[in-house]
Order: sequence, then structure tokens, then C-alpha cells
Amino acid sequence: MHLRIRLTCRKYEIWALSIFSLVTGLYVLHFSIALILVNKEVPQTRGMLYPRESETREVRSLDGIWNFVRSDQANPTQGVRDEWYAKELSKSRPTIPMPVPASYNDITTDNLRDHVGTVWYDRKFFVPRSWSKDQRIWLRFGSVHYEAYVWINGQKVVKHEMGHLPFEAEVTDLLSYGAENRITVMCDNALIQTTVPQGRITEVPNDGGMTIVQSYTFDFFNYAGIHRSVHLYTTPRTFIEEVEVTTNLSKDATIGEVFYSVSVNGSAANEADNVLQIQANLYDKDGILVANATSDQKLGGKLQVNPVKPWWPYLMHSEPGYLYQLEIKLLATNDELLDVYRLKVGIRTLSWNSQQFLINGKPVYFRGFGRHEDSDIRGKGLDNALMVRDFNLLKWIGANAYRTSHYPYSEESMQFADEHGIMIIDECPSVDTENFSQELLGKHKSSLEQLIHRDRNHPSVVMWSIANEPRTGSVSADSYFELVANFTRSLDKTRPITAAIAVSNTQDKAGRSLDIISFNRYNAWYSNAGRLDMITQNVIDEAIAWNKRYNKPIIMSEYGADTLEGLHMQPAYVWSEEFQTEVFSRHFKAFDELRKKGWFIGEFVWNFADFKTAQSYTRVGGNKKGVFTRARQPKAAAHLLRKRYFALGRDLDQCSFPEDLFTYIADLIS
Ligand code: GCB
Repeated sequence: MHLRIRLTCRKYEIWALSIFSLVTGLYVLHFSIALILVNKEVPQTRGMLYPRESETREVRSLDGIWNFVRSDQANPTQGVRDEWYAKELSKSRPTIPMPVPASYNDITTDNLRDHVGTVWYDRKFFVPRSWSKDQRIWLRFGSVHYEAYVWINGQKVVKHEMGHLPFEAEVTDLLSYGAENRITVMCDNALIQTTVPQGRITEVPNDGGMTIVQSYTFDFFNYAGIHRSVHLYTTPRTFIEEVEVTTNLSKDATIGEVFYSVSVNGSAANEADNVLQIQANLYDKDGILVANATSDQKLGGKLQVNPVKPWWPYLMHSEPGYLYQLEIKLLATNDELLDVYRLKVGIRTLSWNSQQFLINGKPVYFRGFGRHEDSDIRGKGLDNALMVRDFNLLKWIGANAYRTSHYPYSEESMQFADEHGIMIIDECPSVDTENFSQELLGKHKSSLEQLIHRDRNHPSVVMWSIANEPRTGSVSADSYFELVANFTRSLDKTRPITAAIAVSNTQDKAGRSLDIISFNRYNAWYSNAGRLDMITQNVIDEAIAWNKRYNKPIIMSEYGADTLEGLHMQPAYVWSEEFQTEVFSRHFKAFDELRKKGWFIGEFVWNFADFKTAQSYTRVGGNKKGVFTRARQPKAAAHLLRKRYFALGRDLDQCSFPEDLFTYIADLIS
């Protein structure tokens, strides 16, 4: 049997063997031609509010150093068969220390980096005696890539497939109170043709016989592990499970409206004579109550703020990222306070038409980046120092937006974007999507369901990106993306939908299903390498062609050139800092021509910083198209881009220039 199929079967074997018994399936070969896709329901996410302390809730982090074991590549299910979760991992195998959160790949000095298949983590933790009292305990993961199986004290808890997205489970009855407990996690990094994103596992000969190799077409390293924080948190027995917020502004933007709807979980919610009420209080930045309401029977309502301070993007207003605090109190019939949850709310409107994208009625011109969650040593692991540095650089360079290429970024970074007024095109983990199949469609839709459920309340999220560089030239892409786009719209009508497309506008079959067309193109790099004289007109022509074909607003979502920091060549030559600077400048010319047309609404450089990729002869230690190095220092082109982004800010949004934008040369030049 071919190994990919064997391995896939092994995955099923894990599920069948494991106490979860979730899947009985067979690997199905999918052909992309003549594919009939059915619009099936996808599982709906529940709960998962970001863990926050309040007078009714406690939060405890399980981050730190865990114990770690890698399985034998040729025997990925051994740990499940031998029940490694039943006792401490160190009793089954020698363990090594592993930080959480972090990717495991770059931590050791051996070849763990290229491991394919399952790895195991465990740690012990105490649960205080006080937690046993009349409340519920939840275990929540910010993300584990790609697939996670979790046990507490040897008992199954939850299984989750898909990296970059949170999952949680109630563990109230599995914990020992006032005692030590153990958590065990098995994580599988294998990507196949029906995972999101897709990959392949093959068996190839090597010097020792045969070995297993993971490959994928996307251009970033498939880092794996417990990537984001692990939390235990408490809720009352009856608690606020969901809060959904939408906002509106009066025409003159003086009055704001906040619509909230709440779902409650717990026995009190089901008692007929217990009428639960929601008390909603809205506070401004100074903590002053500006609106409140108590819902009558319905678990939702509307708050009015007059006068309102709308949420504005960075450099579009003197007070960007203005956030209110919404306090939701759940009350029982007798006014007993059952639960309290607080979240930040930005009040703004979004609208779009065939020419423009508007925020609070004002047309937006995006000036931003494609990015990656990526850094030395920690890989894709959440790192607050890196996140704050990145936002400082975004603001230094005058960007007002980024795309979460090519997967959902951390919840902490979404909150940071809200605070700083950085607009986000929020992308699901579908990248280089091909070999469209019913199973893939289900998972793709699920990735969007989980993403929208997680991020719908963030004012910074202004658009959903349903894919990066899908193979939208194929016949099946037509109905596939229609189904994905319609599904996305069914979940959120308040934001437009885009996808970053790389096939030519004549071949593309997805654009008709989108609201805004984004295209990626590497003139003078992947086509006509080195030809700086073949950029400007090509960009203009292609953007016009996209607009003609679909009559929708157009964004250039990727352009750029690999650049080795410190390599200087005059005249400009590929890979040099001069070349990157020139490539940018030639694009700026095209963008300024296009801006005059009214429907060209944004420019996104690829990439914010250098990042790690799979090994290849086209990549020197990774992708070097960063405007910043991987250590987050500017390359020469960063200074040019900064001047452009602030010039656009001043021209379009009347922002002022930072004092150090231009270096003094002579008083002959103004
Ligand atoms: C692209 C992809 C991005 C790559 C980039 C490149 O079109 O969307 O993931 O990293 O090109 O540098 O090749």
C-alpha cells in the first residue's frame, strides 16, 4: 500500500484505537474534474470566550516547561496503543523539557525540526481545593498545530483538528481538587490532501532504507506543537457562554449603537420559572458609564452612546483604536448575580460597493503587509515581546493594515490590533488549496466557522480572506469557492469577503463569489527576474484587467523581492537591498496611477519580516522578502516604505509626519 494511504489509515487507526473512537473512515481519492459538491452542515463552535478573570471567574495559566517525547516516525500510534497517557510520559519513554507555548521544531539541536507525525507533552499541576465549590472548570488551548488529543489524569478530554484556532473542554469531573493532576497532549503535524492546509506524506528511500517525508506547496515552515497558551478557567454553574456584538453609527457619526446578544449555558438557564436577565453596562476609556440596559427576558439588546467616539484606524484619526468596555452581567430572577464577563468594543461601521471600501463612511486606502507569525527559536509560538515589537514597527512605518497570511493569528494580537487601530484582513488556514473534495470543503468551511466565531467581535477585523493562492483556475474551484464564500456570508454579513488570488484573471473562477479582489504578483522576481523596467506597466495592466472582469474594488495583496540584508549592489541586482528598494518604488508608481481610477483600494507588501520556509534551493535560510529581518531590524527598503506610507497618510487622511521621517541633507532641498 502506498505510504500516504497507509499513514492516513494509521491516522484513522489512532482514532479507532484511541478511546475517542471518533472516526471510521477510509481514505478516498478525489479527482478535481467533474466533482459534485454538496453544501453540508459543519459543526458549530460553542463558547470559548477569551479567558478573563472577573468577580465570578478565575484563570490559571498552564504555560511553562512541559515534558516531551517524540514518537518513532514509523510507529506514530504506538503511544496510543501503549496508553502513554495513562501514566507520566517519563514512565514510558525518556522525556526532554519543552517550552509551552512554542513550536517544538527549533528547540533541540537534533533533527526534531523535520520530525513527521506524533509527539507527546505532559505536565503536572495543582488544582486548589477552593475550586471544587459549585463551579465549572474549563481547559482551553489557544492553538495546537495541527491535530491535538488531550487527556487529564489519563482520561480523554478533547480532540481538535486544525492549527491556529482555539479549542476547549469542560474538565470539572476529571480533576482532583486540592491535589496534583496531570495533563497529556498528543500532537500530530501530518498534513494530507484533506487537511487545512494541505500537504503530503511520502515514503522515500534514504541511506538507512526508507524514510517518511512531509511535503507541502505553501511557502512557510510547517511549525508544530502547542503554539499558544494553555489555560484552566472557572465559570459559575450557569454562565455566559457566548457574547456577540455588532455596532452602528448615526449618519453624522455622533451617536453609536452597540447590539449585544448573549447565550447562557447551565441548569439555571433551563428552569422554566427562572427568568435570566442580562445587565449590560458600557464604560468609556476613563471608566465612566456611558450606556446601560437590562434585557427583559431576551438575552440581548441595544446600547446607545451619545456622543460616541468611533473606532478609527491608525493615522486616519487623531484618536485611533478607541475602545469601550462592555460589561455583561447575568442575573437570576431574584437579581442574584450569576456571572460577569467583560470585553472591549469598538464602535464603527463598514460598507463597500463596486469601487470602495469605507469605514465610518470614509473611503479606506489600505497600506500594509502580508505577515507571518514566525521567529527564531520559538517558531510560531506566541511571544509577547515579539508581538509588541511588531506593532511598534507597524506604527513606526505608518502601516494601517495587515493580512493574517496564511492562518489565524493569536487572539492576543487581535486584541492588540483593536487597541492600536490596525485593520486586519483575517485569513483562514486555507493556502494553495487544490484537489477540491467534499471532505476538504467541510474542513475549509469549519476553519472559517471557527475563525469567525473567534474573531467576530474585533473592530480591527474588517474583511475575511477565505484563501491564499487557491488553484482557482480549475473547473471545480467555481462551485467550491461559491459554497465557501456563501457559507462565510451566512455567518457574517457585516464584513466583505476576499481571497488572495495568484492565477491570471482570465483563468480565475473564484472572483465572482468575492466582494473584493486581491491579487498576488511578483513582477521582476518570479516573472522577468531582475527587470525593473517590467514592473509598473504590468501592475497597472493587471489591476485594470481584474477590475474590468469583476467590477469590484482591487487590492494588490502581495508584491516584493527576496533581499539579503547587507547585500549592496549598484546598479541594483536581485537579492540586494538596492533591488528591493527599486522594486518597491516601481510598484508605488503603478499604485499612484491606479489610485486615480477610484477602485484601487490598497497595497500590501510581501512580507513584513523574513521567515522560515521548508528547505529549498530558492530559499537562503528561509524567505527573505521581509522589509524587516527575522530579528525585526529594518532593511533599506523599510525607510522608503515608511516615507510612502506616511505620505499616503498625510495626503489621504491628513495625518502628520513623524519628526524623523526625512533626514536633513541641506537647506537647498525642501
Ligand atoms: C506567494 C505566497 C506566499 C509566498 C510568496 C513568495 O505568492 O502567497 O506565501 O511566501 O509568494 O515569496 O514566494
